[in-house]
Amino acid sequence: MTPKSEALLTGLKSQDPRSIGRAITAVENNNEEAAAILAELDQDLIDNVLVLGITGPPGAGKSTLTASLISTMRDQGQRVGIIAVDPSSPISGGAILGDRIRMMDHALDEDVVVRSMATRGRLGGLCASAGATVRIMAASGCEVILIETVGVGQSEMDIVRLADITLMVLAPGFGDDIQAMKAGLLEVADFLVVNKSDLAGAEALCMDMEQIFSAKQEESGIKRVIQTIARDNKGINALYDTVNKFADFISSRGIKQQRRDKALDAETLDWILEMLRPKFIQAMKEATGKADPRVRAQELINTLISIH
Ligand SMILES: Nc1nc2c(ncn2[C@@H]2O[C@H](COP(=O)(O)OP(=O)(O)OP(=O)(O)O)[C@@H](O)[C@H]2O)c(=O)[nH]1
Ligand SMILES: [Mg+2]
Repeated sequence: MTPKSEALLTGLKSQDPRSIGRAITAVENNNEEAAAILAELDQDLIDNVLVLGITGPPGAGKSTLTASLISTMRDQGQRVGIIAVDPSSPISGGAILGDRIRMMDHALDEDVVVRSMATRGRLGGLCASAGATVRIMAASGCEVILIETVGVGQSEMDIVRLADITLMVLAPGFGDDIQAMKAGLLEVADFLVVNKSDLAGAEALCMDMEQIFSAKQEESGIKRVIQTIARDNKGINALYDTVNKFADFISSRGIKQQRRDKALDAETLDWILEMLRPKFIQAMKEATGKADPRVRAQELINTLISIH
């Protein structure tokens, strides 16, 4: 362990915002410091953190809901981490800017740790770096971590799988988006949040969703379709209470552990690919054969890795 990584580790454990930010950047750059820091994080804190995935179509109110949930969590004295996964390019930055403005309410609060990540313009490793960011935030004392993604692309969905509990946010007037997602809703979401319940069509959407979620609801005895008006902070406390009840339910049944185990496998695989990529890029430069790509890939694997 270098003196620099030692200092970062001490800093993040004492909740110093700059050290936390630098540690996450080290992970994103996957340098030596990152490995040293990640090996020394407090596993109990990581085991006990609650990771909530918040997803749904663009404009459903995810960021408004997230900001409102943070207020409730802060009222309860919880330290909160937020990972905002931004599908737009880092250059245009539109969505990030929007999210940042909404986070301004919490900008001066040192017990709210915010990090944005772009999905575009990178060659994978998103699951690995989001997972490592969760760990760093947890090790810095965050008790709850919210991951906000726009639920459209596969990479966003993969990140949601890092969550212990996933909330899908929908709103009236998203008919086409909802039809497109319907098949995957049950698989992905633990909770269906019908936001913008001040708008016409909310009741009908709720009834529709309750039908889809009725079996899940019966299984745990916990309501799975919840109405909110995030813009006015309405329904947020009830949502918070219900999610916490569900968190106890999945912990006591061993479901949280099962989900963590799966996430760990996905992250490990992501790290493996991340670590191998530069080695294979180098090998390709050296072996410029004209073979079919499938054949060439096998040859390179045989050369670089001995699997018997
Ligand atoms: N009527 C009404 N509008 C809301 C409510 N919640 C959020 N909005 C508005 O809906 C718009 C989109 O909200 P966001 O929170 O940015 O939605 P988002 O899902 O984070 O959007 P993206 O990050 O772009 O995918 C904003 O203009 C909000 O003010 C609500 O409960 N009722
Ligand atoms: Mg948003």
